[in-house]
Amino acid sequence: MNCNVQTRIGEQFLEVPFYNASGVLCVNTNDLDKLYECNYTGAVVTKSCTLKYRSGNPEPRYWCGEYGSINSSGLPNNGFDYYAKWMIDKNTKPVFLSTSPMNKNELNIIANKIRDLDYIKNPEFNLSCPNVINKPQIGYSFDDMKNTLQMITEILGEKKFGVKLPPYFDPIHFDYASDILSYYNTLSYITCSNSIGNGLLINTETEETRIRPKNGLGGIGGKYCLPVALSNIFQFNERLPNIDIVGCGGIYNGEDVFQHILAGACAVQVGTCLYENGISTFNKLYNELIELMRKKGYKCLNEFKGKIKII
Ligand code: RRO
Repeated sequence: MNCNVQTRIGEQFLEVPFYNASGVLCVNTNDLDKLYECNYTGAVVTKSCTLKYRSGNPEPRYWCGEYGSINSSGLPNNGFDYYAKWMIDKNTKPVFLSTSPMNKNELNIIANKIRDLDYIKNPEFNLSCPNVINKPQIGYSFDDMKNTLQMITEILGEKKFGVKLPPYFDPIHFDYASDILSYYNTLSYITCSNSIGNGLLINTETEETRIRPKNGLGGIGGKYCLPVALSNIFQFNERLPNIDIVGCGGIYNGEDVFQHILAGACAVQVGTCLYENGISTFNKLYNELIELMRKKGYKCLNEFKGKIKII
């Protein structure tokens, strides 16, 4: 049986439903080229950028164990113009620019640049970086989120965009967030979810934190995140039928991809597993997803997307 795993995010077409999570293998053009040239990535997203270069937080700032990772990278990136330049002429698959402006002034400048560059389509505004010292996550303040979306939409005009959200945990927060998000009809997709912010991983032997910044607190990724990501996809999919959902969190194999799609995702991003295992991750995910679909008799993603059964 021939399986088709093509999908769409907004109006953009992807041959396969997986790509990198912002932050992983996408800070410099060497790595971005590898993702772009890989036959098993459906798209590429850049590291979230600020207006200018940032070196990020002091090291060690990343650690990974059996169940997942902790990071406090602190938004190290080469600045907006670097990524915008790399994206020129990249037209064999969608390339998403991710941005996480440091303040309102930067947001204003970056959003204006995005509006003026036709080839930047569906940028991902990161409303959920947990690791910039003294900068709260926008997605956890609904006033901030509303003001930020208001500003983005006023500047971008007709141009469509997406947002990367932090994970939410209480149904009322999904209600509040959905009320705000559904108001903006140029919002074409949401990515659920960023790392679980301000977790703490400890080395029992040395009795030390695993990373140095913020007294060891950082964003948790990997296996720890799968149920949280699935719940976020599921709860937003119920509330936002007109917005595409990109899943992100805890993907290591084809079954994890299948579950994200079953919960309502149209595509998925891969972070920790890609960081640990490199670009061959995507070929493996492809083979495993196809095999599972064949076993179940599914010929395309829409046959099971969002069709989780409630018992
Ligand atoms: O750079 C980071 O520390 C970082 C960012 Br911007 C983000 O959105 N999520 C994350 O786990 N780390």
